[in-house]
Amino acid sequence: SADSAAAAHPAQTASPTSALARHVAEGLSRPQKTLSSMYFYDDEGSRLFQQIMALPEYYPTRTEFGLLTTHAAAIAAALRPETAAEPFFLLELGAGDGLKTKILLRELLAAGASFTYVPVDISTAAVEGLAESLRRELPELRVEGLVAEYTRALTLMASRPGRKVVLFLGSNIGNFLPADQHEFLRALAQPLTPDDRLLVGFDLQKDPRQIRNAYDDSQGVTAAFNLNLLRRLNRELDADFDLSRWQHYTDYDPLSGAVRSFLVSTHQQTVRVPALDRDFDFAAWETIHTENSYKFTQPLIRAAAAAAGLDVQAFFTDDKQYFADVVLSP
Ligand code: AVJ
Repeated sequence: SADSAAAAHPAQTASPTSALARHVAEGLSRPQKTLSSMYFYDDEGSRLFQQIMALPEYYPTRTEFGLLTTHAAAIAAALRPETAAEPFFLLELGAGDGLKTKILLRELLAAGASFTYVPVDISTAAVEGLAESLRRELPELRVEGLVAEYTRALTLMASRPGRKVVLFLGSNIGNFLPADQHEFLRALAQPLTPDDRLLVGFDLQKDPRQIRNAYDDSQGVTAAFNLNLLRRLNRELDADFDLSRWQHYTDYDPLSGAVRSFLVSTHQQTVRVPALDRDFDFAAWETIHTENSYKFTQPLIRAAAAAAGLDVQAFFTDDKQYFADVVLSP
């Protein structure tokens, strides 16, 4: 009966531990405390990221938007099947507000391509919001939102007949450690066939000061975005992080190509997390590592593609060589 099941698993039944809670328990127990940037994007975090994309210092979004606009026809041609009439699925992993994608969608529609756009996200609200805005703006577009994890979405779609074109824009791949970048690309490609295509965005290495400033803007929006992770733990896990005792810190290391972001405890302090029934101690100036944003070179991109067993079909960049959108095939 339900009662005996509850008796057998009293803790789970009384208060199921969320993925976030489990992540915090694990990440804050390590010698170098760490929390995943995956958890930045609650409603407030998504709102702050929208603000980041509009900052003068945050060049990636604006640059990728420009390069997609400049090369829209060539990119659409590189993604389309040889036979223009053959219908295909255009999957997008983590579409956000779709502002950049709309350039490609308009281009493909104008070229008479027959396709279904499938925005994929783990947030139902994100998928529904985008599908809704597209139905208004591009009523002729077929949209089928999919709420799922990225690799699961590709496996699901693999069973449907028709070519697949997969978009992973915005240099989101930079959040993975180098070893995980090609593992992720390999996992994406695994259910695909040789006629399918991937379009992946990579932020390129450039003036180190410019990169650092993009992650430490003068208005403090990026700081608020990073600190929101602690606010989220206060909201969702009832934790008692005192935000006045934490700082945003970020650095760019041109050797590794990594921007690394941290939350710095400015005092010795103890934080209580009631959802875990645990306390966490922080020494003065101890850090929580919260994000990696790797920056690439053309050789690094080619090496990552090769390590994932993918061919580079086409390489598009802006005139300042700030950003690249790369067409890959299995
Ligand atoms: C959404 C992962 C591409 O790393 O540039 C922006 C997130 N973090 N400012 C990035 C982010 C701080 C962003 N990505």
